[in-house]
Amino acid sequence: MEQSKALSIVKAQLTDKRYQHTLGVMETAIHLAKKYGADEKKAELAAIFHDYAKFRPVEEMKRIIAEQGYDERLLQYNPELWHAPAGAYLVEKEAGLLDQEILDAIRYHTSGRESMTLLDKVIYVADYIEPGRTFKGVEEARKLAEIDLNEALIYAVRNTIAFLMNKNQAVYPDTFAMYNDLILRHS
Ligand code: DGI
Ligand code: FE
Ligand code: FE
Ligand code: FE
Repeated sequence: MEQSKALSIVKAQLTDKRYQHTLGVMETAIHLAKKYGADEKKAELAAIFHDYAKFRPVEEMKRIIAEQGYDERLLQYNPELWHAPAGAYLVEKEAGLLDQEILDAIRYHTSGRESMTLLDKVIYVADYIEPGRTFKGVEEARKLAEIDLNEALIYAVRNTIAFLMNKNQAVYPDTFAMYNDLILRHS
C-alpha cells in the first residue's frame, strides 16, 4: 500500500494530535529500520497503522478481543492495552492489510511480548521516542536508540513497568515477559 493512501485511511480514524504522533512514529520507524536493517516499507506501514483503533469504543474493542481469540486476560488489565490487538484486527478487516509481520507489530506495540521480532522492536521504540514525546527520560531513550536498539527497548519497558507500579497499576504478563527476555538475552 502507498504511503499516501495509508495515511489518508488513518487520518480519518484519529484526532489531529494523534495523527501528528503517527507521522512522528512513521519518520522514526523508517529511520530505525534503515539503521538496524528492518524492512523499511513494513516499518512505515506498521507505524502508520499502529494506533488505528485508538479511538474505537471500549465495548467494540472488548468484543473483538473476546470474539477473535485474543488473550482474554487483556480484559482484566488497563483498557489502554486494547487498541493494539483491536487495531491489528481492524486494520486487516477494514484497510485490507494482510501482512502478518505488520499486523503483529501493531498487535504487540503496547504490551510488547517475549521474543519480539526486529519489526516489533522498531515500532515499539519509535512509538516511545518519536519527536512529539516529551516525558522525562525520553532524551536518554533517543540516545540509546542511536546506539543499541535492545538497550533502548530495555530502557523503555523498564520505565513503563516502573511507571505502572508507581501508580499502583497491574502490569500485563507479556510486558514482564518482554522485559525478562530482553534482560536475559542482552545484558
Ligand atoms: O498509544 P500510545 O499512547 O501511542 O502508546 P502505547 O500504545 O504504547 O500505550 C501506552 C500506554 O499503555 C502507557 O501509558 C502505559 C499503558 N499501559 C497500561 N497497562 C500496561 C501498559 N503498557 C504496558 N506496556 N503494559 C501494561 O500492562
Ligand atoms: Fe498505541
Ligand atoms: Fe508504546
Ligand atoms: Fe502510538
